[in-house]
Amino acid sequence: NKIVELAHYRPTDFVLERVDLTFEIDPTNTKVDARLIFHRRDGVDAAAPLVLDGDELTLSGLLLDQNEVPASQYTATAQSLTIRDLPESGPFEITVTTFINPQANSQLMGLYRTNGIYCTQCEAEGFRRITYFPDRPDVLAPYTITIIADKAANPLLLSNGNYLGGGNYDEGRHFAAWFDPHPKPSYLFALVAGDLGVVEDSFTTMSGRDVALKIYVEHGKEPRAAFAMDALKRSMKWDEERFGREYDLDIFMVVAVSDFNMGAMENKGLNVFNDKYVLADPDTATDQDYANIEAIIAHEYFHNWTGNRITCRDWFQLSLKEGLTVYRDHEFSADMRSRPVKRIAEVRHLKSEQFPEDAGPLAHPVRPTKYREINNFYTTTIYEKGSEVIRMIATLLGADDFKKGLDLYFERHDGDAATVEDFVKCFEDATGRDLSQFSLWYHQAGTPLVTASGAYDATTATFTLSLEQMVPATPGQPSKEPMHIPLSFALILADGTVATATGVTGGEVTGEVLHLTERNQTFTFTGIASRPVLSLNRSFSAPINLHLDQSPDDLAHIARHDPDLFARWQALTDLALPSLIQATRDLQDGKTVETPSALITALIETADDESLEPAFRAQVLTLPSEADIARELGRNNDPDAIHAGRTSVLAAIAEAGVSTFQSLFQTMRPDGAFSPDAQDAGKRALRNIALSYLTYAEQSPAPVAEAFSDADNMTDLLQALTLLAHRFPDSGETEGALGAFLTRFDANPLVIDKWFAVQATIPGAATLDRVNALMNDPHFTPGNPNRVRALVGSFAFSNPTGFNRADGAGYRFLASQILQIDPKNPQLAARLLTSMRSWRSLEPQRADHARSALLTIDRSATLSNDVRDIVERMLK
Ligand code: HT7
Ligand code: ZN
Repeated sequence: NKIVELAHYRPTDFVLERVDLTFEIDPTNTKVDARLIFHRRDGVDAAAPLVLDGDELTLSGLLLDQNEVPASQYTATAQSLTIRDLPESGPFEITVTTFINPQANSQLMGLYRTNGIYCTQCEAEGFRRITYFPDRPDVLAPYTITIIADKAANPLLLSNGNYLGGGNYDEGRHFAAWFDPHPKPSYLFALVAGDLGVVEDSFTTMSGRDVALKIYVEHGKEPRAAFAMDALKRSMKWDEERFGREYDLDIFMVVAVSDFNMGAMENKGLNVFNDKYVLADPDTATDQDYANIEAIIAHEYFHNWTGNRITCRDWFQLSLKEGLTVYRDHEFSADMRSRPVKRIAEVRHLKSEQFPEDAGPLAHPVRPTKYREINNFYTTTIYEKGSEVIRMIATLLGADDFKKGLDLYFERHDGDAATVEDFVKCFEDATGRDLSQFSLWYHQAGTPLVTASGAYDATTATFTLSLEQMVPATPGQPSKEPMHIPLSFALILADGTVATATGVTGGEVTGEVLHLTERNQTFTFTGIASRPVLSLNRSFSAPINLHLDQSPDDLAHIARHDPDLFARWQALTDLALPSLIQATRDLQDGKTVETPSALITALIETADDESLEPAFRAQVLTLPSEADIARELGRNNDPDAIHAGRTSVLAAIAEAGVSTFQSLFQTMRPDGAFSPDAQDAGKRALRNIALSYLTYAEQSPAPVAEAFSDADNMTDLLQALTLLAHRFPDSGETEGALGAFLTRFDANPLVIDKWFAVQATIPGAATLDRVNALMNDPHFTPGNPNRVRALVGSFAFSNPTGFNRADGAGYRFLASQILQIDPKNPQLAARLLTSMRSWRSLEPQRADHARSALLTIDRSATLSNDVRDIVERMLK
């Protein structure tokens, strides 16, 4: 398979004017008639043929303006259809007939069948598995869709746009027709047919139009879609109020299916969702599930403007829609919940997922210039770093100018297939600011390292801040230019107030943001009456690694006084990380671990501080993860030592804070009936982290087993189950709880996924045997991506000691899974394989085992393009 390069982009030779598709639905032999009206683009050579994309297709019929095309005029392969001698000018109509087999489609791309429901997934290149087509995002057209199917089996026939009508057909069949007036690329096409229950509501837009809202789920599950519906209505309202974006069809539909490769898909007017991100009730969904549903419903809805109305010119521009839409869903969740707590969660996620990607063999720019398999570019760099880049534009320009730029983007590019350059230009044109250096964030991969040091001079009342930036080398990019890094900062005085400088030299400072633009830069602040403590990169204004040597006292000062709660959390994290690293090293050297009392005091003080919201206190008490410690160590990592070191620090905090944790566990409960709102979720989070510390202080499963029995919602139940399994894996209490959980939720696969994940993440070498045994459990259905992610994915991504067993058996297990999954679902296999992206930072023995496992995969002659691409980049 060849490499696709941005530099080779050129528009199509033929312009697509209209698409008419007719589907005759059949489980194994669905007929697709595609009537496509084209004209030759001005200036294109009259001899140029029309080349359409295909994937595993067989051509069954081809008409040109309703006449059969002679075999000499076209060439059809499984991958393409080339038609020659087409009219030089004026429109012509091509009718292509294909037959496809939805039942056999285990890749879950194109049209497939899941639990009796027919559905499509076309992004990025799935449409070409349905019919021959110019399957690229810059080919936009209005679509008319007719679906014909057996009425009893498929009472529901859905597609994009507005419903035109329907009726009965021959032999017990019926039909429905849909028209989408908004020109769209093929990746936004969707079709759903089957028998589903529905939850209905409506929304009146800001200009007074009524929109019918429908969420389709399996029969009997309708009550579990109520929260998703509520989230949808809040998203629609928020997008009008915050960004002035109104919905544009008469109907908006969401369909939940159980076999799905990712979270959800933003098809125009007909979003298709992994049912995990739709279904929720207190008995089966955790607070995290509720938050995910809210965020993903919002994300897909927001794509209607950022992705659908304005789409991408080519797949190199993927972050144009994904980064911007993540930014929008982050802002939505921040407005719905607690802004600082949301920001902490985002930064935790960014550091644990995107930073390792950017530091490893899969690193790539937010706007890449080449790819071998586009499915492998739906990465955390495209999504999360892409969102951070947009957040930086907002920080750099300020709220008003950011809004002007975004308004211009919506106005100027509505209906376009645009580029990242078009997007940035809107901010330049709206504000007059030159963003050329800033644009390096799109083009240079790697997390910049900023080294900072501050010095106070009492005699001149000045504070000097010296900064140095370095962007590490990444694959294909050995050297980098200095970036424009917006750093939010504060100088916090001894009394806790923020100093106001009388002047600044050395570079641009706008409000609370200083602009680092040189490799080395020194800012001098004058009129600072006493020694301040520097709080830098507040709110994580730039996605960088910051090295700033600060004393524990200074960090504790920020943790106590910074008005920015995020900065307080960051300071406490910076206080904790060196202790966790030291603990790892001490244990490796056979020494006993001494946890500094400054850290213990700061954490317990925060836990006790009732002026702080419970969710924030819970975040502070959640120490950096084992993966965070490994990242900070950087190389020669021994996951067992990291785990043991972290455990001893947790135990020291637990012993010192036992009374605090007991009292939080006993008193920190929401009042009244269950609510998934952020306040109540925060209380549950604080109570549950307190319970987790108690397992280190008390060393007995009994209190946790009691919490398991007492739990009246899934958050508390799952936390108790996790603590039992992870802290007391061999106890009778754990066995009893796992058994009770399975019996109670036997019929609910999404909850059984939690049961798989809890067990797959039990720390230690023994877990691999358990995972192997669970693969034979009747609840484990290997064709379902959620099941595979819950068991195999949780083990590989979230069990550092189990997966990275010193004997390499974890890697060999994963390699064998990849080789089994790949022929059926390459996208899923490739994604699982990225769990090994940091293999080079392991200690030599483990790294050798990891390399061998990767080579085993690499040696397979039949790898998909997806897995081939990942394994080769990982071994390079
Ligand atoms: N735009 C979508 C990304 C996507 C996807 C979703 C489901 C299955 C396959 C997929 N390929 C790409 C989802 C989103 O980011 O909103
Ligand atoms: Zn998206």
